[in-house]
Amino acid sequence: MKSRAAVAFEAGKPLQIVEIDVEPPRKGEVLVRITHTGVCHTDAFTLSGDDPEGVFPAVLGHEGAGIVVEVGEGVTSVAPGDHVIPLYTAECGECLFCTSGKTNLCVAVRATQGKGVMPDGTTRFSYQGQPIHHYMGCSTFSEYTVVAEVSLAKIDPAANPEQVCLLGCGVTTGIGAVRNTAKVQPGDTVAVFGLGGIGLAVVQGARQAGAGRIIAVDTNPDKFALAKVFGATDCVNPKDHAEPIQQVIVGMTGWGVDHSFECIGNVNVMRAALECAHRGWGQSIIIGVAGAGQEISTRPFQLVTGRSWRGTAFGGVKGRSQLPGMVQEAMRGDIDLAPFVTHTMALDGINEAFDLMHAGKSIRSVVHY
Ligand code: NAD
Ligand code: AHE
Ligand code: ZN
Repeated sequence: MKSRAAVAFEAGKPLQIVEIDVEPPRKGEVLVRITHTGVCHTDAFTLSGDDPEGVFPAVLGHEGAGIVVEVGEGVTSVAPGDHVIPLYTAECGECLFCTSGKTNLCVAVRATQGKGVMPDGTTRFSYQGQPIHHYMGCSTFSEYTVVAEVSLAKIDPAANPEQVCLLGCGVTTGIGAVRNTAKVQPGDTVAVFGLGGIGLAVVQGARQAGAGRIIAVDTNPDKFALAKVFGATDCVNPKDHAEPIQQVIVGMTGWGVDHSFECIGNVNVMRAALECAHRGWGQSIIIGVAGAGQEISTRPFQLVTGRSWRGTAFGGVKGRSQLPGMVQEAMRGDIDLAPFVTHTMALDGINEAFDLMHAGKSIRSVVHY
């Protein structure tokens, strides 16, 4: 079938809106009509060419919501008409990781996903006869996409897709990082570095968890108003201070924060986030994604004196079993999604979503088909 799609033909170039060919779903696969997709900084990261797993040409996008159109052989957990959110972190329920009870990092389709192909090693997308790669197992920048059954969360059809698509990545990642990775407790102090879709979701999650002080840090002060809406108690712009930001935060708190979250993808800020964690027990959670070749560093003494460094993917959330419940939370208003959607546009305007992100003017742009 034909599908309108925004294709990344080359790193560093704008997406091109073209009509691609989409093959039917094979065994264990599902054809989904995407109705809405958010644009996450990770899409821009991969488009920039910095992603070691970036392959071109590809259909990017991984923060979508849609409706099942057709299922391949053997698919039993979804049927045509079901409303779904594609998952870049699959949940097969059977692999070593799924059964460990320790992680959401299912490996069922991860190896082929990282190569931009379906689990059988081939692609369902082509343009003028040339193969186009998949992306993160989702490829939500195509109206019709094919994903593995294990990469689909079935959700309440009454949910608002323009908002719950953000549970496909940004909001789930931030809130999940607070709940599942850091396990923030009432009264804890928190510092959040970077107030985009991810960082603001961390702020909202920290508020929900009953954190006492929530210090929101960004070099763009335009982000502070929304951070306060979501529960930030203090907003700090590192540019307003002569000393390093970790010293500023230690100065504000006495011994540092119980939990810090890096939501930017900047290895220097990752160091600052670790070093503003409380002596003896503070932990720093890396959420941001850094480019190929970049490495983190700190004095080992920072860890010797009780700080710990951790990371999280998709907020530790198991998508098929836990995401439907988060959709319900959003429908009840317990997770507030509306303020994240600062811009909406049709597929033709998707490059503007990237421009707005780079200019620091959007939190999330949501593209509709
Ligand atoms: P975004 O571009 O919307 O937000 C980033 C924010 O960081 C902006 O507000 C920007 O002003 C701020 N910033 C930039 N440099 C800064 C600095 N030096 N100090 C303080 N603030 C600074 O991005 P996003 O969509 O929120 O994504 C954030 C990061 O999280 C990206 O690296 C993305 O790839 C990553 N991510 C990771 C996961 C995961 O599962 N681990 C999931 C989603 C996104
Ligand atoms: N492909 C990159 C890493 C990119 C990365 O870390 N992705 C995050 C999700 S970002 C969503 O916006 C993630 O979940 N990673 C775990 C995984 O299994 O992909 C690289 O460095 O190769
Ligand atoms: Zn993302």
